Amino acid sequence: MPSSIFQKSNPAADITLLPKLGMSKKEFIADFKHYYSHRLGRDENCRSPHYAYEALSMAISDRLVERWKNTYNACRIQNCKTAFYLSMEFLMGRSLSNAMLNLGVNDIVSEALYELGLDIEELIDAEPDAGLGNGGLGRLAACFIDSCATLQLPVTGYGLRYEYGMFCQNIENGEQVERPDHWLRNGNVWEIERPEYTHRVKFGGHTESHIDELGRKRSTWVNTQDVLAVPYDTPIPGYQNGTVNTLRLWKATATEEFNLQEFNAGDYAESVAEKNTAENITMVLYPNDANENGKALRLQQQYLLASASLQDVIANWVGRHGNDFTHFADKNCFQLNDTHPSIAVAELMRLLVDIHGLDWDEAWRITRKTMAYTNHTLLPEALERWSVNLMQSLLPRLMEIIFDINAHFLAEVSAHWPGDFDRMRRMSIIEEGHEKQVRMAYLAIVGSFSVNGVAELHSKLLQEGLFKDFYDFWPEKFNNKTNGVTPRRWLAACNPELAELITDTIGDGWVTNLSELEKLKPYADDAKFRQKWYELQQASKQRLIDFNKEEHGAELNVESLFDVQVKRIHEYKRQILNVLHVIHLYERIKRGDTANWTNRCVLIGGKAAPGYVMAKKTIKFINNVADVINHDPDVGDKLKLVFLPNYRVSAMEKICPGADLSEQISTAGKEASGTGNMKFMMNGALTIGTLDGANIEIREEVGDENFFLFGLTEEEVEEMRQDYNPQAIIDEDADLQGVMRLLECGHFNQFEPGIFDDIIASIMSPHDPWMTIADFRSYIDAQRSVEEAYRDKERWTRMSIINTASSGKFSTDRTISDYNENIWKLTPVKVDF
Ligand code: T68
Repeated sequence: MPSSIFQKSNPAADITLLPKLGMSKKEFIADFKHYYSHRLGRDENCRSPHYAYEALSMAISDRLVERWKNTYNACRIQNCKTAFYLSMEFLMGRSLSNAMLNLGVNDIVSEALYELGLDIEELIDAEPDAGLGNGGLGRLAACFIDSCATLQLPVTGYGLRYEYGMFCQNIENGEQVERPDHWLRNGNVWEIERPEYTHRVKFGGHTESHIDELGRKRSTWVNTQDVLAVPYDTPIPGYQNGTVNTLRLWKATATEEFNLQEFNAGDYAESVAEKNTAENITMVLYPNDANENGKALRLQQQYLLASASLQDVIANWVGRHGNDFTHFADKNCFQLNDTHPSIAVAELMRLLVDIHGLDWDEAWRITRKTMAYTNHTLLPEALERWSVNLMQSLLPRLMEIIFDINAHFLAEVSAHWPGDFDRMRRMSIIEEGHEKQVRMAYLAIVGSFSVNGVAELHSKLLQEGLFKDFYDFWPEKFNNKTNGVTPRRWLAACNPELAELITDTIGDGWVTNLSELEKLKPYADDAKFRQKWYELQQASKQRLIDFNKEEHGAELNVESLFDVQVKRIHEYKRQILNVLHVIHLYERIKRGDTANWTNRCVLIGGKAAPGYVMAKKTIKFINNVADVINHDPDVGDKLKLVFLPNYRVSAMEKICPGADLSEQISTAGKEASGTGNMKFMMNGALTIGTLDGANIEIREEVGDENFFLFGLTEEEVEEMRQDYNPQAIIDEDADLQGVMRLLECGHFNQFEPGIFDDIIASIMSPHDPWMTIADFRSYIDAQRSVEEAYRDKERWTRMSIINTASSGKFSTDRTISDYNENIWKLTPVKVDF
């Protein structure tokens, strides 16, 4: 059997040697016209920008495909070690402008489109966001694979191809209303389906044990209901370096024989319904960003991802090395993005032991040398636990393996701490109780050689608190990898005017070596440079005003401080504290306390998990307060409050260049890292923030004098918790009394009595975990310093420049280099281009 349908003996059949695709304007125009009129069948009468967007994207993606094959071949020839980033979420946003930037064709394409009479911005905006993530964790995965490609590291992303991504948020009567996000409705020109790499994933059934020919006890998993995982690949271009890596997303489909059985039984409709059951697995992204879920469908999603991805890697290995796994761990590494894919630990054991016949010990050695786990949260409510019963019925063989892993592990613990039964109970992967649970974080730690947090404070708290027992046992496993963001999307592409000024001033090395931004520091003292910087910031603010007006109609004045908080709505992130400050400002205006006033527009945006009642109330609260303030003639331009609906990646690309002030105000110890804080800083916004997550490192980089710090430290929070008394704090603070009076008298809900009682009760409670009242005073004082600084335009602009200039550490190129040096140990692969 030939390995290819093309006969090697016939030279004419060699279709892999496509000529290099040209990059000239003429070639682009020809390709664009070809796709637009022949492939898509549109002409100049078409009114929708969608088809022009598609034609342009096809022309661009053509130029990626050859580089993609070259990258793949270069890695294969060099037989290099590869890392696989396993993530339930890849929050990619749009692809077109990123691909153009990374191919280096921005200018040519702009000119070509101009000649064709098309508006490039309109085409870029016609692309739907690939919103396959909730927030920071999913966006981090997207920034990571961008940096891996730019650093030419052989890294493949594995995830799920949800038919429906993160829901679209409408605001009706001030409340969040969710609409499904059918992002694939008009197809997706960036992906390629690869049914030839389909894998079969088992569910249900039961296990049977037997003794193999070597006398070893073996399990087989039988009577299963199988689902097929079909891969869709998206090219991930590096920055102008010829490398194109792969993001492989799995779609669940029904097996054919499954349908056939039903069909033969004469039940056609049933068989089609079964197909739907299979396809449901990848139908929708779960919209909870910080809560365990417990739903069977979510576990099916996690297992589909883990199993299909591992089978894919192993099939590739076996294709080259047969059943010899001796060097598997030297050539492969799996990074688990939180515990969501951590069933991979047990699945790798199953594949190695049950399918490939390895001994348990050998398989365990391999597993523990290939798996690495990243934790993204300390919040107890977000820690995943799966009921043993559910796992037994859905994944019976995996449950057996987890019990075996746990037994081996507890034997290790007991050898180290003989007789310490309390420790064994604490560390067990299985939590005892009225319903037994599998602690997925413990499975991930036990099965990995590396465990990391995402900012220094967070990693320290993991070691001292949440995972202390494990740290005592295996201190060498634990490490920190402070998050970052990709400077291509989050500066070069989203703020091209500022990027151009930077490049004109210090050269373009910063795009791939962000620490070069340091060179901007001396220019902070250059009045001419400051003036240019200021003008560009004002222009970005004006664009944000226009975007906001287009999307939801509010009028904002560019001559005010743009104060922005965009992120998921969550109590620990304390959007409510922000609103308390706004109410305080409003109350000052009403009192006439407006000497030395600084006009301010407060913009808040973010989605609430659909089942998170307090978060949804917070949205209503923001909108009601906004409604009162924005319509009060005494207030005018002095103060505006705007809720930005449907916050998403493409919105942030317009928002972060236009912010003056970045609100990073979580309760200390609760935000693992934050990454929005880095995007704002990179674009020249100043931060008002607590000593939490990566804020601490941002402040270290930028200097205390260029950061507005407030609030209790993590230790102080924990100490104050013992006898926290919000009422006593209110009694001492006239400003806080003013705010509470307005809230309690229902000033912002005059026709909706009582709707904010829960919010008032939660901040007034001595058990408020987020300690909002405790930080009010220092937050208000820090905001006063913000105003003072903002009134001095030269000082503010200097601080803004210093912020951008100090943001070098927060490039994912740095983060990924750290992952690679300490965990993955991959060699970069050069690609001809
Ligand atoms: C975020 N976590 C952290 N989780 O909150 C943030 N969770 O501090 C950090 O910067 C970021 O991760 C990147 O490290 C999340 O975004 C989720 O989205 C999530 C999704 C499903 C289930 C649980």
